[in-house]
Amino acid sequence: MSFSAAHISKRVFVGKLGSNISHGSLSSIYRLVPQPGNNTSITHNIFTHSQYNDPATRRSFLHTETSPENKTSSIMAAPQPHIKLYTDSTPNGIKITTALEELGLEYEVEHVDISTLRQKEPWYLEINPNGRIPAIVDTFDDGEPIRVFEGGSILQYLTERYDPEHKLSFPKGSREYYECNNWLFFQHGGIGPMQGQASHFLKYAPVKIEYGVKRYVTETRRLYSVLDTQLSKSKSGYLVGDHLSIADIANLSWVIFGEYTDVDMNAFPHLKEWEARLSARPGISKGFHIPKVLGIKSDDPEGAKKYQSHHADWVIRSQQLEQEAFARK
Ligand SMILES: N[C@@H](CCC(=O)N[C@@H](CS)C(=O)NCC(=O)O)C(=O)O
Repeated sequence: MSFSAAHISKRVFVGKLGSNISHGSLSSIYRLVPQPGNNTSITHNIFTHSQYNDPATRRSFLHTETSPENKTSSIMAAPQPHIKLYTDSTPNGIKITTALEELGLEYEVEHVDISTLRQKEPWYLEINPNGRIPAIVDTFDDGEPIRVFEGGSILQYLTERYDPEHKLSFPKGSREYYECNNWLFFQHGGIGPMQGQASHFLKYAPVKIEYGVKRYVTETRRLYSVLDTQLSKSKSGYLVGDHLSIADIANLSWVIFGEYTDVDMNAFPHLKEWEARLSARPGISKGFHIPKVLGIKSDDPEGAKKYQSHHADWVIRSQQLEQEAFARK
């Protein structure tokens, strides 16, 4: 049985959309339909959550006949990615857009503007109970939606499912696979939270607390020196192995905010060169500006100021809201 793009047809259910359509995720079913002359067409149907979860609607599609041959011999194929990304233009957000762009995967973007606290709304908490971006919803092997949240978990999900050529990953069980995990978790447990706090005390806290600023900015610089040393020993110019990987992508998404958090990048020449080289890649530079343009570089002081004032306000409101909700529990 052969497959050809010419035979892929797409049907989208648009009738009777649930009220959650603007943020509801979609599910896909791919059905292979043998055609006369040894060709096969793929019918791709997209459902809203509510339609997919309605057994009658789902059943009626599965039994729809698109060709006479279909009567006897339709087969289910493995689902293809149908990724919906919920994100904003922040370090954790661009980690995923840059990875998706480098992998060359198709995805739909839902801009969750965190300054409006959309990330705390009940529909979004169904996707990420922690009320943070990024998160994705995809169609899983069983045809049902699957949610994935936490940047590192998303990066591992994307590469484990959709990177068989190891563009951004390494074969499972190899030395590089585990080394890649080391740097991924280094970002998740180190650079992310520490630099996040550095930004908070430096840029957003309503009172200036020198101790907090010093503690987190110094720790961020120390973590950058760990990356710099790793790169100084790397023959390939990447954190792991001989090519770009999710280890680089995860850390880069924070390192580009280095100057914003008072890190003098001249102190870290290997990291600075790595940052410039990786940032110039078409996939990465495109991903930096999805869903909107980032203006945080030192050569754009106005952009950095705008970024700071945009984020200062909601950070405090968000903190208050979450703490009040927690206190009511
Ligand atoms: N550990 C999470 C952190 C996610 C996170 O903190 N995201 C920030 C944006 S960079 C956010 O959504 N903030 C919104 C809020 O605090 O309400 C990850 O790596 O994905």
